[in-house]
Amino acid sequence: MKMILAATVVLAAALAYAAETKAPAAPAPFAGREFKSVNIEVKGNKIWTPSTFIVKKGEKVRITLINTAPSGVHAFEIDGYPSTKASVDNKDGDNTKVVEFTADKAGLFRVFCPIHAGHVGGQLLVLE
Ligand SMILES: [Cu+2]
Repeated sequence: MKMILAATVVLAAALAYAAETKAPAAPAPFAGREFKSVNIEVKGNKIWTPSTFIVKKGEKVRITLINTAPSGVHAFEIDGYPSTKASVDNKDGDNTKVVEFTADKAGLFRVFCPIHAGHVGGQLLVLE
């Protein structure tokens, strides 16, 4: 009986150790160009910064959008790349969105907030 009890204790300890030492899964590396753009507000002006993105045609692009503007929800979009459209809240723990696209068209494209015409915009430059 003591042997079974001892074996059970050893097994439980081994399982607890294995659970504790299991490293969290690392996020998959992104094979493309990554940006982080923060929405700030200066004297009433809302600005995604950086607001200019330069990439090469064919690249996969990931932009992490973080909204810190006290005025609330803002949005993001790049002309010609509709998958970039995102609405981003400013609440603690819920102020981040990630948009991804493949820069398959060369040229200069407007970056803007589709819900506020006065939101300072930017540009996406896709190089050939
Ligand atoms: Cu806005």
